[in-house]
Amino acid sequence: MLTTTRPRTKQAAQQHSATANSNSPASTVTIGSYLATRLEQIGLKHHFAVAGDYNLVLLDQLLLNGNVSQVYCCNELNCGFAAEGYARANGAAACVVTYTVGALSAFNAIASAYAESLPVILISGSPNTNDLGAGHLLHHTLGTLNFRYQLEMARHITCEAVAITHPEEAPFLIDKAIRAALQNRKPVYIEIPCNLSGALCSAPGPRASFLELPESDPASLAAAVDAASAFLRKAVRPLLLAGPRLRSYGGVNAFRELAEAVGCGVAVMPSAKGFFPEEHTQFIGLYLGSVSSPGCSAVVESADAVLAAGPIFNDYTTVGWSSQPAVHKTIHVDPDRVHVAGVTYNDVFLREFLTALAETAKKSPGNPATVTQFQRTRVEACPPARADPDAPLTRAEMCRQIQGAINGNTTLIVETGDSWFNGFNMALPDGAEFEIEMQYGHIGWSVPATFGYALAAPDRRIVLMVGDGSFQLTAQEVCQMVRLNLPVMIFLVNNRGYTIEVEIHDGPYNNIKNWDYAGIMAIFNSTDGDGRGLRAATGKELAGAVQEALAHKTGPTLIECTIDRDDCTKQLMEWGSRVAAANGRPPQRA
Ligand code: DPX
Ligand code: MG
Repeated sequence: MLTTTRPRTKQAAQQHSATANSNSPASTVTIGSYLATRLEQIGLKHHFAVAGDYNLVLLDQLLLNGNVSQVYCCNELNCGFAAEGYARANGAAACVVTYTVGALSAFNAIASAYAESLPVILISGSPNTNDLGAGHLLHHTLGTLNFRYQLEMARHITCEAVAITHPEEAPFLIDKAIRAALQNRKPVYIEIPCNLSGALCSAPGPRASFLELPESDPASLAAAVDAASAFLRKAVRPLLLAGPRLRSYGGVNAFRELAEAVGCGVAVMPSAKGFFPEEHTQFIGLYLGSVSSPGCSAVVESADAVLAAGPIFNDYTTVGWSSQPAVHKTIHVDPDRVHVAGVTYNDVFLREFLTALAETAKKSPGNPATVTQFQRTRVEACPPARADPDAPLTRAEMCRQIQGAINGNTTLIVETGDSWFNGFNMALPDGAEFEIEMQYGHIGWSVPATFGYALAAPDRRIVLMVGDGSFQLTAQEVCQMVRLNLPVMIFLVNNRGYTIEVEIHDGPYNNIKNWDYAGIMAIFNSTDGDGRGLRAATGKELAGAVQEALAHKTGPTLIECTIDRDDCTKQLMEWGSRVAAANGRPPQRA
């Protein structure tokens, strides 16, 4: 049975009827080709895949579309993360896996895309429709007659999960899922039986765009803007705080306009680093409670009105619940609602709200009190001193040299671990970007995500900082960077263990087996690759390796930086002890 949903926007309504009416019955394509066209129409130039017999015909069909290249990964977890990284640079992504053995691995990365608000389309091949209900046991399944579990599991980690069971319904279900992903900025799941990928369905109608976001309720939007602008106007020390959801929900430009209209200080949350230019005169730093960048937390915490745009206040970002702006001082802008000092305005979408508030703010004089306050109290950061080139490499010297490799065309990607804090301390020149997966925090995310990101942004200089422990989860995907000649720079921080966990709670489980990380590149190169693996145990060795990496354009360069196990940032030490205290709270009595 076909179901219909009411399109939530005018443009979607037009598209809905265009798709429904423009196909003549004679105009048919395969389901796989339909899907390929839609992926192309939403701006994908690549999709990621791992082959399996339930998806082989689908992969053949997708290959027929020469405008969307098929890119292979070593396993489905990496495939999902590669798509997650691609979506960061490209706005959306897709990955194709086989039933259960593949999809269940991909689910972890899809959950990451959910947590990080990234529209990743997970497509899974599935059993032949003739086997459903026929009492047949099938390979790659639980060995039961239940073939719905994967769809049901997918519902928990996506905003829309559809299973095609008949060719006629394929266009509707594919469009429904893709539209949901793009409008909600969340992953979706599409299941296609192995005998349907090549079956015929209606040809895709013309599609100007799936991309428009839903429209706010006009009365609610106006009320929210009135309340927020009155709140900001009466503030003595207003401040803006950029949050991680700002980019996913299209608010980065509107946020900057609002900031310039209000004229106040602007701080960024860790996962929003780069969403407001660090060289801007109103920029006051990265806010992370007691481990904020110098001079920032005093200004944020003494502000009497904080507009937090797309924030995520969790145990990590509040430093173990020790720092969260008080509700009565806060305008909290969620993707689909706004709270002004605790009063909620529903159906108000982030980008529209920030745009409308900026227009209103332009009519009043600005209030630079928090910029002035920051400038008065700021301590000019002195550039870190160059270490003795022959001394054992330290974290500080490693960061000083990585900073030198960052220009306005760089994307710095930082893995969970002390790389987070090293990354927070880096200065981003105008144009530089920063990627982090701090809500989900899956170690190993960064290697495949960097691979995906690099494919989507071939003209950028991609610099990855990843710890040894994280690298061990997903190291294989470096071979795909070798395969596709991607000149990614990987700084592999070998501190012989899970140092972030050491700072939270130490034990033997934080020690890991050492690897020859630089040596691994020779294995990935085999006979035809051009990756470089270099070792740096001193500042001089690192300087030489960085020069070689910058010049090397035909493959990745992995620089294994050996530092002491306890050589970590002071921010990690303080943050770790506060998170440990939050983790260790005893159960409350009723
Ligand atoms: C764990 C973390 O070596 O970085 O700088 O040494 O900490 P540092 P490494 O990459 O180690 C990472 C390690 C084990 N977290 O310190 S942050 C727990 C964890 C996680 N994700 C998954 N498993 C365990 N975050 C998938
Ligand atoms: Mg480590």
